[in-house]
Formats: sequence, structure tokens, C-alpha cells
Amino acid sequence: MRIAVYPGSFDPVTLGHLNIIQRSAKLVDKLIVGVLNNSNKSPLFSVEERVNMLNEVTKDMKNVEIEAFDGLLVEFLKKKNASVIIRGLRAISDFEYELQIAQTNNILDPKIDTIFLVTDVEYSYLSSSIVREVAKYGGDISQLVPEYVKEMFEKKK
Ligand code: COD
Repeated sequence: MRIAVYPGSFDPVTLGHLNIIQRSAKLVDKLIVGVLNNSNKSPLFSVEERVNMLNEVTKDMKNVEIEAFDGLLVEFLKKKNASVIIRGLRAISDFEYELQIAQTNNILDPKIDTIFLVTDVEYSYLSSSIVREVAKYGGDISQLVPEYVKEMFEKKK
């Protein structure tokens, strides 16, 4: 069974993330979306809220599971019997950072490989921080996030 992990902060999950989840779930037997519980950062949404939003927007995807993790990503993969990391690439600016973490993870555990999916053109500008910024100033985020996530922003007001 090929198990992959798609890790991220997902603060919050965007339509760009969802597109990567839908496409990568077709490539593997099981996809675990790993939500980083990073105590050093102060995210807008708690890890429970981020997991809840991801559960809601992937509820029809049979081979997708959502789980929070902390510590090293490679340790999380080991615990889950996963051998593949999925990451998304939007632009050349993503590449340097993504290359660095993929190589670090491969050094930490040579059995692990990273697969990059290139963003669909319509989402190439989209990031969680853009969504937070637009929402902060009262802009319409309906074209950036799933409806459920939009509702979660409204509850935060
Ligand atoms: N289209 C396509 N892909 C997208 C889009 C979009 N519109 N938006 C985001 N993505 C991709 C990103 O490029 C990324 O690949 C993924 O989706 C998740 O994005 P984020 O921003 O939510 O997640 P990050 O980059 O904050 O995640 C960082 C990790 C959690 C992977 C990293 O911090 C980590 O592994 N931490 C654990 C500690 C560890 O093991 N460190 C060692 C490695 S250096």
C-alpha cells in the first residue's frame, strides 16, 4: 500500500491546497494530510480548527485522512508507514525552499522521497497568507477558499 503525506500549516486550507489534495489522492492508496502543530508560530486558526476545516472539505474523499503532527516530518511519516511526501509548487520562488526541505528530509531518511505537483494555473497566486490578508481588511475570499472556510472566518469576526 502506497501511503503519502501532504504536510503543511494550512492556516487556512485554500482552494490551491484542495486542488493538490484531490490530484495527489489519485496517485496513492492513502493520503494523509499532516497539519503542523507549531508551538513557535501563532497561527490564526488553532490546530483543532485547521484539522476540522480540512476534515470538512475532504469528507467525500475516501482515501484521505487528516492528522495533526509536531516534531520532525520524517518521524511522522515513519509512524504512519508512509514513504512519500507531497508538496505543491506555485512559482520559481517556492522552489528554493522546497528543494531545501526535500533534501533535508531525504538526508534524515533516505527511504523518503518528495513528489512535487505543479499548481493549476488558476491557483498559482494563492496562499494562506494572501487569504488572511484579504479577510483581515474585509475583502471577499469566496474565490480563494472553500465555503466552509469562509464561514469559519465569519465566525472569527
Ligand atoms: N497551489 C499549489 N500548491 C500550493 C498552493 C497553491 N495555491 N498553496 C500552497 N501550496 C503548497 C505549498 O507550496 C506547500 O507545498 C503546501 O502546499 C503546504 O503549504 P503551507 O504553506 O500550508 O505549508 P508550509 O510550507 O508552512 O509547511 C511546512 C512544513 C510543515 C512542511 C515544514 O515546516 C515541516 O515539515 N515542519 C516539521 C519540522 C521538520 O521536519 N523540519 C525538517 C524539514 S526542514
